[in-house]
Amino acid sequence: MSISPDVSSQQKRAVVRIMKKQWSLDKIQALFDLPFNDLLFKAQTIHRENFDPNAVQISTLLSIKTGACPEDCSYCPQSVRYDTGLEKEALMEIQAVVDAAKAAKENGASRFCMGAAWRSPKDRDLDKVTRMVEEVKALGMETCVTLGMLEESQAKRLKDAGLDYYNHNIDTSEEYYSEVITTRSFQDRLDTLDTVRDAGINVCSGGIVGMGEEIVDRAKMLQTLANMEHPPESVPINQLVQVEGTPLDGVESIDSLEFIKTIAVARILMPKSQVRLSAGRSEMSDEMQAMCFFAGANSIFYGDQLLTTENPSESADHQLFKRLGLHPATV
Ligand code: SAM
Ligand code: DTB
Ligand code: SF4
Repeated sequence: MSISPDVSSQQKRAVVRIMKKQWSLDKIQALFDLPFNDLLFKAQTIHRENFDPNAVQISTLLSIKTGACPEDCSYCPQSVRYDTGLEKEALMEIQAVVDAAKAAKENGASRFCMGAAWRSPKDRDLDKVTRMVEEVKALGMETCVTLGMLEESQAKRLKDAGLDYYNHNIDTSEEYYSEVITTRSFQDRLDTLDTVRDAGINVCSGGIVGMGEEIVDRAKMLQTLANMEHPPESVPINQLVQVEGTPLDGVESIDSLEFIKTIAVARILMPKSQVRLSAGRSEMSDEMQAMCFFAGANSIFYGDQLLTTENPSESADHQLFKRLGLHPATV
């Protein structure tokens, strides 16, 4: 069946959603209910059908504008509303960003992700960010930015600069979302993701687990991602990094096995997406990370800092890759 070209992209998306296989919540919950070994076997089988099981994509993060964000995301050390002791920093100079990207490339990263603590970028900011994208791309790296909500014209400018991926997380289920963030809605997030997709940029979208949500919230978050017309090419699963001063500091930590199960369900629901074992690795043992890779995670953030918090050292990751016989994925 073909869809008439004169319908709007929103209508088109609605039709495709109806035609596309949709994951029901019951089916997803049934995956979470499987015995652990059955779930991991299923996830690993699907993983092998779609990817080299021993290849892991390597991305390096850089915070290009730090802190003083007007939003109230309860997990985030960069919100101006919480006293986390973080020093704010203005938008970085282009050369300093390019130098950091070069170093990341020399250390083996294939993608460079630039993050800014903005609700949304100003057009003036984008003059600089598009130059960063062009210059990092010219180094032969994949580029990714995460800048908050985007307008159509801004997405187009980023696409024209050669941007490969835009990261914008839905963070959690629609229901739990308002417990975590009040300054922008779940629908705002989905609208930005549609804008990014319509501009022809690859979508990177996932969420955070361990924020006090229920298993059903994790199931619903993954359902929203998997049922998109095109599921995101990249799905970061972050374990909450608890930061003193943020409202979520002190929340009960997620059980390690439940985290691994979330990765496995993401792999099964989105067989062709890169599932990234994202924030939280500093708090994980090598054995837990190994289980996450077995469950289908095939991407990491590499480098001793995430945006503002700690990540495992490069040498720790070298040793981990060696012990597990993993190798960096080639672009
Ligand atoms: N300001 C932009 C935005 O929120 O879209 C981009 C940067 S923001 C820091 C990117 C993502 O980092 C958030 O959506 C959230 O999923 C993740 N993040 C932030 N703080 C975190 C934390 N403490 N633990 C885990 N993930 C976190
Ligand atoms: C994503 O999903 N995780 C990264 C990246 N996208 C931008 C950010 C993690 C941030 C963790 C807290 C910090 O370092 O500030
Ligand atoms: Fe701002 Fe992004 Fe942090 Fe939310 S997650 S407070 S939007 S930097």
